[in-house]
Amino acid sequence: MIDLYTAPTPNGHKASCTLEELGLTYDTHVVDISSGDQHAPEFRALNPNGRIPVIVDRDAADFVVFESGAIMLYLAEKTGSLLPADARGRSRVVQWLMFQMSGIGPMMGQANVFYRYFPEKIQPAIDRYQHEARRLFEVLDTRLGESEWLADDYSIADIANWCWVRTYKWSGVSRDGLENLDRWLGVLNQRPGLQRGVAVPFAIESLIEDEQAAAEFASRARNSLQR
Ligand SMILES: N[C@@H](CCC(=O)N[C@@H](CS)C(=O)NCC(=O)O)C(=O)O
Repeated sequence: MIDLYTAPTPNGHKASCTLEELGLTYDTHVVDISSGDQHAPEFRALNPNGRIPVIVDRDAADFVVFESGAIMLYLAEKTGSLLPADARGRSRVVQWLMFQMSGIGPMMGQANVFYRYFPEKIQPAIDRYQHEARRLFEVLDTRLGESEWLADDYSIADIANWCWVRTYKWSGVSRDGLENLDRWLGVLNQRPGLQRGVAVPFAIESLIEDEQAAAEFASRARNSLQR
């Protein structure tokens, strides 16, 4: 059994989607990041960085893993799935996983901060992060024009990037004209394990369509930025 500490965000979904795709059983613990639960001493004991997601592997002497990419690698290695064993195949997955960890995630995350959460609208900052995220989408689109998946086969690299790219509207990043990215998003959107994973710890799909829900969510996120 695995304990998952999470919230309904792309980084949280990377962990829950991986657990679902691997068919692992887990208990979910909601961390209310808008109320500051991530700063509680009990949670900091698990992740000194005070961020979700975190897992505790009860079947491996309560081994704790924080950082969503590290969680994905740990789970893939634990099960021998979604990550090839050969060095080159593994490296290709890790390259696209790191592309998400260091590029897509931080750029879309900062686009969210400046486009959605900051009370002041600082247009150059909004433009900078939205344009950089769009540039990274174009890199994905080019790769997906050469290959069905980001690495050789479906892997944790696809899951990691998908968990972020699917939220493009929230970040205000266009995916117009990126046909290969559209094809890949459409295929991943249909995977039952991913659909279950993004409903953990609860579904928030209505945010984009519901202006009031979006404003309330942004207001809670703004509070957490001030802590
Ligand atoms: N690099 C970390 C980032 C984790 C992260 O930023 N988590 C956010 C939610 S997506 C969080 O816990 N935010 C709480 C806060 O900012 O205080 C990872 O990939 O796990």
